[in-house]
Amino acid sequence: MLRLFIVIATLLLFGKCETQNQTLCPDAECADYITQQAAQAAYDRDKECLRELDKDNDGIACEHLPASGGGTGCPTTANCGCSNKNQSACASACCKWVVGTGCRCK
Ligand SMILES: [Ca+2]
Repeated sequence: MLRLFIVIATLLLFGKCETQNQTLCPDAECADYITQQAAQAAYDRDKECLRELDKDNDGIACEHLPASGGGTGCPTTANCGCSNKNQSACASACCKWVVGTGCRCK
């Protein structure tokens, strides 16, 4: 009888933990945020739960979202996220191809 109680208690305990983990990690995606900064702030608070906001794992959440305060919406990294892109990949709202230099911020 004691064994049965232990088995049931263990199942209830693990079942409860699983439910709590699902509750603690919200199902968030970039579309849930208006600006890159809002997404970044949320991501910085809980990178483990919100890893969906940084699919390329560069530490910048939702690069494509606009910046707050009427900014360009481009990543705030040194080269606007344009580094190491070839000419065809460079054409975007944030980057421009400069002959002899490569992909740079607009
Ligand atoms: Ca990223």
